Amino acid sequence: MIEILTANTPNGKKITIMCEEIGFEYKVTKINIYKDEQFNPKFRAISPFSKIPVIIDHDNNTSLFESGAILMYLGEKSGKFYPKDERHKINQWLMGQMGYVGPMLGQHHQFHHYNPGKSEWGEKRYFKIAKTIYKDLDERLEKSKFLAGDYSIADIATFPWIARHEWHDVGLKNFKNLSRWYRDISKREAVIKGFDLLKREEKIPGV
Ligand SMILES: N[C@@H](CCC(=O)N[C@@H](CS)C(=O)NCC(=O)O)C(=O)O
Repeated sequence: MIEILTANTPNGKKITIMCEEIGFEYKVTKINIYKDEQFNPKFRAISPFSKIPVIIDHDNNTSLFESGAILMYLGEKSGKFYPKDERHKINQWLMGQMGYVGPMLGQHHQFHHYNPGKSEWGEKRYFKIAKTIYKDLDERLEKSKFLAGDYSIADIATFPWIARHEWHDVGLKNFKNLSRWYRDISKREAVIKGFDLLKREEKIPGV
């Protein structure tokens, strides 16, 4: 059984979506990051950067932090959405999400959505990067139905970030291929279930 220690944020949603997709038995333990529960020493023992999500695989008493590493682990363990012969291709898009798409859109949330008017420089910089990310993803999805060919953990990692498109103000509908990808994934039963598992309880300053 997989225990997911998480909160209702894009990085957290990746893992509830993945568990729904692969059909593993799982339970969710909520970490209230707005009440600093991520700094609790017991949690920090399995999450050294004090971040959600984390999983504990109770089948073998293993814990893992970092959403990309967790998706790879669950993909390997289930044999789903992370085929062995496509891993190098999937890893590129997964790492691109982890190192670029997520962190940059996260900064855009900070400047554009949560703190408008505080830094013109920050707002402009991350708005420009957000638009570039949409354009680059759209270009990729013109050539490929999903990011790395077939639906994979790279799409699962990227979807919850694009799901915040209203905050981004970039105009998702202007990106034909990205919109098609977004619509296709939104319709998946596992995505619908996993995405909203933890309903938003309050305005989140950190994502
Ligand atoms: N690279 C990490 C990022 C995780 C992350 O930033 N988690 C945020 C919520 S989405 C968090 O735990 N924030 C609490 C804090 O920064 O104190 C991952 O993908 O797992």
